[in-house]
Amino acid sequence: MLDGFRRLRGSRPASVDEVDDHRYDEDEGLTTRHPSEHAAGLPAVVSALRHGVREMGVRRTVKTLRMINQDTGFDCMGCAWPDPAKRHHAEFCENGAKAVAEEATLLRAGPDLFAQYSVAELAAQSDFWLGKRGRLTHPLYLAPGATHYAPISWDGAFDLIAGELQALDSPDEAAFYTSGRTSNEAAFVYQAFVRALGTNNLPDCSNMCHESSGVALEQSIGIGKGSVSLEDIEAADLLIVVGQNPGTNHPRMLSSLEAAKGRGAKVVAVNPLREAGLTRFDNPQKVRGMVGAGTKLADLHLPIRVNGDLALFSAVNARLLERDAVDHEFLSASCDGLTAVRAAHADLDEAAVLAATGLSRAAIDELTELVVASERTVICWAMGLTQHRNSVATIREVVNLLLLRGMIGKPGAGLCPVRGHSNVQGDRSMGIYEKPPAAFLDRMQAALGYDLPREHGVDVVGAIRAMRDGKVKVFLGMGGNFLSAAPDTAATAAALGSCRLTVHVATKPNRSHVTPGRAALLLPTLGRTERDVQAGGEQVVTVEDSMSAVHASRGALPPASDELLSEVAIVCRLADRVVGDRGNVRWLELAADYDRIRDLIAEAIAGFEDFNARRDAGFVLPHPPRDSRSFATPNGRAQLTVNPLEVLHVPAGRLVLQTLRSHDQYNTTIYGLNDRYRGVKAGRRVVLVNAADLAAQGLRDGDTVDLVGEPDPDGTVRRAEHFRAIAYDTPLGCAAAYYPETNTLVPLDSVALESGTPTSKSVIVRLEPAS
Ligand SMILES: Nc1nc2c(c(=O)[nH]1)N[C@H]1C(S)=C(S)[C@@H](COP(=O)(O)OP(=O)(O)OC[C@H]3O[C@@H](n4cnc5c(=O)[nH]c(N)nc54)[C@H](O)[C@@H]3O)O[C@H]1N2
Ligand SMILES: Nc1nc2c(c(=O)[nH]1)N[C@H]1C(S)=C(S)[C@@H](COP(=O)(O)OP(=O)(O)OC[C@H]3O[C@@H](n4cnc5c(=O)[nH]c(N)nc54)[C@H](O)[C@@H]3O)O[C@H]1N2
Ligand SMILES: [Mo]
Repeated sequence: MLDGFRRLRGSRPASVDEVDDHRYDEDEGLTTRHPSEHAAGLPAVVSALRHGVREMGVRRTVKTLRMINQDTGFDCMGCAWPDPAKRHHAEFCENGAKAVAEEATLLRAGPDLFAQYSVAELAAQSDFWLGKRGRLTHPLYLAPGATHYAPISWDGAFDLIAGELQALDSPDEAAFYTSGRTSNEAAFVYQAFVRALGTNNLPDCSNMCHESSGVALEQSIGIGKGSVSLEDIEAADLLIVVGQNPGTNHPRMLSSLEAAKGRGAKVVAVNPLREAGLTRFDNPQKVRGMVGAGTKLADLHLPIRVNGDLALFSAVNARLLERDAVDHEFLSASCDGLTAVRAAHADLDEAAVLAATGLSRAAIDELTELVVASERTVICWAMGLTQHRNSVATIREVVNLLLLRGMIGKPGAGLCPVRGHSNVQGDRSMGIYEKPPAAFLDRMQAALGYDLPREHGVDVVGAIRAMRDGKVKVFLGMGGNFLSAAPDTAATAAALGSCRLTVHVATKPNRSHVTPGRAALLLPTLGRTERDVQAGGEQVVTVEDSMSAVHASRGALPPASDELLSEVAIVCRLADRVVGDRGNVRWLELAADYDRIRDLIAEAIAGFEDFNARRDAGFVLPHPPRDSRSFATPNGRAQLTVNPLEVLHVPAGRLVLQTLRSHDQYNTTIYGLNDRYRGVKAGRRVVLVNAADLAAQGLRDGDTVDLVGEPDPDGTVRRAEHFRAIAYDTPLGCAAAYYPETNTLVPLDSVALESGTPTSKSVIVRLEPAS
């Protein structure tokens, strides 16, 4: 892939002017064409390198991209897909390269930017523009009543935070958010600090992401993590990819699917959209992928209606039971609940299934045949399954399928929730969780040597409600973009605005930073690409991928500014100021040498024994169902569950809107305005609608519309204005538009049962011609 650099020789390094050549205003130049059937290939290489060179220049691009995911380099922050044991020279993908370029950019958002623009002026800019200002360089303070952020010393910043925290009536009046890029070491000291303060208010991005998977898996198999390794993916003979767009969001997964196909595996895509990455993959690491026709990936695409998955998996399971195509030996040895499930599925309403899925009986039969013929089945899923009201039930039904077939804890088979943020799973392992189990806290408490709070804290939606109601007054975000990632943008902005103090530890400016509380702090931090030198020398951090493998990550670039502190240093210096040394914890010693943090982790968290000795080689955390078909549920058996068919009710004239990612964004960070595979160019305010739905509403392809939500009981109506309606291959009644522009339409109180995840993939809207 690095050969592609030759094409770009002569490109100039980045400058603000060059990046300003971009148009930040959407709509005007927007064009659309037929969606692509191919993912990756040469266009991906060129796009990745262009982006890198624009942000960092040629030399730095070569140097940086060479270190991604190598044994001695840093872990790519693009996604949580694992690294193969045998690495390529270029073990990354187009979108990983873009994620790295975003961080390693030479552009700087220094104090001059914040002197030039008031917070109100910054807030009027697009997310794209804000992110393209570059890396934050200095701690900044927005004083009560001030219009501009101004530089402040680190000590000054820590004093301000300490003052506000100490003035609270209860530690539960503060909330501490985490996004999923935070290293294990930073996450561990962060939760240790927050719990020393006396609260479990640790909402995280998981609450909006895979929480539904964690809850369903915990109930069914006793552990909230996936049960497969990379080898299992490649050894499977059937891979069902549900509600996931790997061509954009986990491109390296396509190499594993390609390897599995090479051994004769079948791939099924269950997705309302015909996503390019699932139809054909042109592997940029192989000559065939660069110039040939690539590999056809999906053998079967089921264009399911949005939120039809509970019905689909119930229907397949009903067929398996009816045909008795189940693993009796495994079921009787290891599972509970078969009788109840059998009874419930015998009564399944097939007409309701066909209506909910929008699929034909023949299509469901075809999937069932593939399942019955398979000896090694893996089911992968992501946000298409987790962000609906019935998500937990849906994922339990997915588990039912694999349990019925005995497809867990054997090679080439199992459950694969594909995580998003590169260390979101590790952060949870470290205790970033508002509802930690008692046993976890007991062991943590013994290791830390001080008492930990036991009362559950708030999750993301709970934190927004608590801020709105005046119960949380101080908000601290460890990375992320709480405002733009959370649902109901107006309600979330008002909630943050009502805080006494909002604090963000961040690498680059984003909308949360310009939606301040009465006062606000913006604390710049090192990214994963950068060298982290502390009193005890150069430091290494660790992360855990989507398949429970823990490994080290070392930055190599010089920090974006001399003023940056690492996340660990920020937490430890703040903790030293606010709670002081406690029990076995000496904050400043931990910050000086992260090995000392790992010593504590080794004592505090099961599976991390001998952490420092094993950190460089890496290790895989224990997973009882995967390792030994044992289940840490209350009765020690895997649970088959009855999940009554709940069908989303869509009133006449309305559509179900799913809010998803374009090919040119990382969550709320916008890399560019194109969505290459879906044929959208130079704009993001688009809504993809079935041509028949457009016609039924008297609209035409290309019309400009407003998206209007259903009124709340109090009459509040949420709107997102000025979207180009595009006729697109999506099931009848189902529309799609990009996040975060459409978060304003997701009602705060519309969350998944049991997991509390906002229902970002099933928003009821109508289209109104724009005025
Ligand atoms: N480049 C890049 N990589 C990323 C990210 C990024 O923004 N950019 N984000 C990271 C993060 S945090 C995450 S969580 C992951 C997200 O990875 P994905 O889950 O792939 O992300 P989405 O774009 O939300 O795509 C959801 C997919 O589910 C489908 N879908 C929607 N509703 C339904 C439904 O009801 N049923 C079914 N069966 N399918 C449905 C959509 O058509 C779409 O293909 O990616 C991670 N990696
Ligand atoms: N409507 C809708 N809403 C969604 C989703 C959806 O599909 N639809 N998806 C949800 C999902 S899956 C997720 S995970 C959340 C994502 O929610 P978040 O994780 O909160 O959002 P990000 O956009 O990933 O955060 C980007 C910011 O992180 C900061 N950052 C980047 N790297 C670092 C670092 O190394 N350290 C620190 N301290 N800061 C850093 C930068 O300042 C950047 O602006 O959004 C959720 N919201
Ligand atoms: Mo996510």
